[in-house]
Amino acid sequence: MKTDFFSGIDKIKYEGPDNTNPMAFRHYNPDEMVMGKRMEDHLRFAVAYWHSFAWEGGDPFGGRTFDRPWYPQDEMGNAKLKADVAFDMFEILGAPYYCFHDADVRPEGSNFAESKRNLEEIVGIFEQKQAETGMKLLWGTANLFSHKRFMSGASTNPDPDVFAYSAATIKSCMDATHKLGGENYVLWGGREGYETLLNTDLAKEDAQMGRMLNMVVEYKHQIGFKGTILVEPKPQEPSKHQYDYDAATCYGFLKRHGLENEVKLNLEQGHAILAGHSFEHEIATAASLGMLGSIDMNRNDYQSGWDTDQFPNNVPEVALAYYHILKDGGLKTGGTNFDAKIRRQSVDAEDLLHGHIGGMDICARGLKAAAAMIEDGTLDSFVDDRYAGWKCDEAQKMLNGDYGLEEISSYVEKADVNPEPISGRQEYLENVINRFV
Ligand code: XLS
Ligand code: NI
Ligand code: NI
Repeated sequence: MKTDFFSGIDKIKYEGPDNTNPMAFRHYNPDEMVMGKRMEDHLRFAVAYWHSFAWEGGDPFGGRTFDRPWYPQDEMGNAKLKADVAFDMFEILGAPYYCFHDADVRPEGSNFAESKRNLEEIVGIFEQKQAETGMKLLWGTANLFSHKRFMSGASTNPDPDVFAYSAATIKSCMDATHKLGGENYVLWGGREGYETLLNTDLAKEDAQMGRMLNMVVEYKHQIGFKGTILVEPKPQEPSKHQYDYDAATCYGFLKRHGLENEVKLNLEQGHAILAGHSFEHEIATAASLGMLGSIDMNRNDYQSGWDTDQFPNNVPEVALAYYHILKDGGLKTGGTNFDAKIRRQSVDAEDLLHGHIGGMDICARGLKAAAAMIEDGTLDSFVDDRYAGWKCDEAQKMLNGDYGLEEISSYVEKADVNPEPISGRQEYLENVINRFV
């Protein structure tokens, strides 16, 4: 431990489900085997630098509520102190990953070159800290949304200078991620969207965004970055209409620009809710398209209509998310990033730990429940049986092109096809789920 920010708090340990120690795990037991793999290797937890260390507790009605020794965040000395505290927390939690934007970790310079130098200096420090602690980088990303230069978009900006500035910023963040051995690189389309069509050319903006992502993929291969490029869907906020609306929309965009084999998706619980979906819908959609990359774990308020980024606290929801992840073969280069922040009234250092400890425990419970659902097999075999009719000869001919509408029509008449409704058994299946959560 290098700072006294979390003074008196040791590394969080697993103490079993019956313990009442708030600074211990009750379910997250890194070495426990789940479906033949260590729990830590399934979940691949990451701490999000921005929410825990860069966000100051403000909301649209009031400024910062937190007092942290690394404020103000506009100078290098404080950025280094912030890094010390961040790595202290990663170690206390046994993370084992973290994620960051450039703007979370370094002060903004007076121009691009100075911002880049600041980032490079911090990356050097991160490199050393990773070697000392064994912590790893799940992904890096560029903040192309906070500064006012990005107010009308980054790659989708009507001003080519902003496109250029964004490209240069992405390059610096990809370099940083590569240097730190990051396992993925994320692009969330912060302000890639629009407020009003009165000032917006949709076709131009789509072409610009496609070009940027193609350059990212080209550069990845140029520098030999082995990680996965991930796009993160979100339907609205900050702009009214975000182009990367949801998993299906992103897939259409990637196909249109020839990128569907180069890029995967980073799916976030709160963004799924904002899009009017469930988290498992987004995960299952991505998995069915071969696009599942990584997850941003949090929970969204179901009434608010904006992105509340709370820590997860609902085992059945999390269990269904991991159920679809496990069925897809688990997280590969991806992980479970807590894109979650404590509430602005939670002003103490220990609140940061309560948020993460609880989130890690909820995910562990969800993972175990999901594994039990798979091992039990009831759900899987129900779905298999439900589609079993497709195995027959006539059904296969309809699918593989042997039959067109004409052949099908005469088959229906000849065989007097007359389907009767078959129960979907939803209530029964929900009862099955409740055996595990
Ligand atoms: C914002 C996004 C952001 C990305 C990284 O809503 O979730 O935090 O994960 O830029
Ligand atoms: Ni988000
Ligand atoms: Ni996110």
